[in-house]
Amino acid sequence: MDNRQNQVNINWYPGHMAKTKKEISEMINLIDIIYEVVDSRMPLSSKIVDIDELIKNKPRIIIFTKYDLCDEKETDKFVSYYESLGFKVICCDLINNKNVINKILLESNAILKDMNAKRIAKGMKPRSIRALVIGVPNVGKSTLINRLVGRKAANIGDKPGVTKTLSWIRINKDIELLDSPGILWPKIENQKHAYNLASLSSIKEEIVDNEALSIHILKTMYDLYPERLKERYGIENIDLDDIVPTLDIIATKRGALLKGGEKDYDKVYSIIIRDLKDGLLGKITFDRIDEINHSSV
Ligand SMILES: Nc1nc2c(ncn2[C@@H]2O[C@H](COP(=O)(O)OP(=O)(O)O)[C@@H](O)[C@H]2O)c(=O)[nH]1
Ligand SMILES: [Mg+2]
Repeated sequence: MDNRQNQVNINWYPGHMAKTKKEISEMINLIDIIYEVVDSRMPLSSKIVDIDELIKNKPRIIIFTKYDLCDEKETDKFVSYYESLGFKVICCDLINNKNVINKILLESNAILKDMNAKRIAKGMKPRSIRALVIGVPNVGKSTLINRLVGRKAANIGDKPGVTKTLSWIRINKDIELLDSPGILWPKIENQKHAYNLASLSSIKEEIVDNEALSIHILKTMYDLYPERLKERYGIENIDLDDIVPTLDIIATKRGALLKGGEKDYDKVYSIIIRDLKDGLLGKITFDRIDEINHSSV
């Protein structure tokens, strides 16, 4: 077993995405406000890299979902950063926090007022605002739509792009929402971001194997939250050039053994991946704000 992480190159941009992007940019003129959904545990890795170019200057609210699962101290640095650029940012636990929808509607109303003031100044009638939810897979778009709509909205598909026949759901007298989200896959130039996405979303299987993924998780945890590895697995140090002893510790501790006492590494990989996903490694944020200086966000 070797360190394959550096050898497995994730190329994560399905061919149909160029078409999807075109579809979204064509219908963007119908939209007054964008709800851009980002995962609080990876505000950079889960962000659509070229969203500015795609949606131009449309009013946008950035919604940081899964805030309940993140390391608030680190994620808040991203919130401040985007606020400093003039964006509205709302952090939320979409599963448990009932208040978040009111917050989103309140911010949307401010944008609506602005829009209608301009329309009236031009001699046009005021009208309701049209909203689109957009984001990469698994960040919580469907959950957000369901929460906004207040029931399980029909036909919320996970197909990329937007449906051909646009169908609007009225949320209140002022706001209509497109019933399916704009789904964009990240065009990932940064392999670390690719691995973060694979670690924290459910779309990893076809992209990268469990070995590479769990090694990424161990290395990242060791770098950012070493004390959690100690708490959970009793691991004090990791030799980054030889991860096998670390895997052996986990195998022994968690009884991942084959008949005859051989270590069951496949089981170890599954344990690591599941522990992270189930929050057993604590609240984590895998991106760091200082990366922004080195990337084109
Ligand atoms: N803990 C937590 N889970 C969330 C939150 N938002 C969404 N999820 C979960 O994340 C997963 C993906 O959500 P989904 O809405 O299907 O994402 P989509 O692919 O962007 O439509 C689901 O299991 C949701 O229950 C949140 O704020 N907190
Ligand atoms: Mg969905």
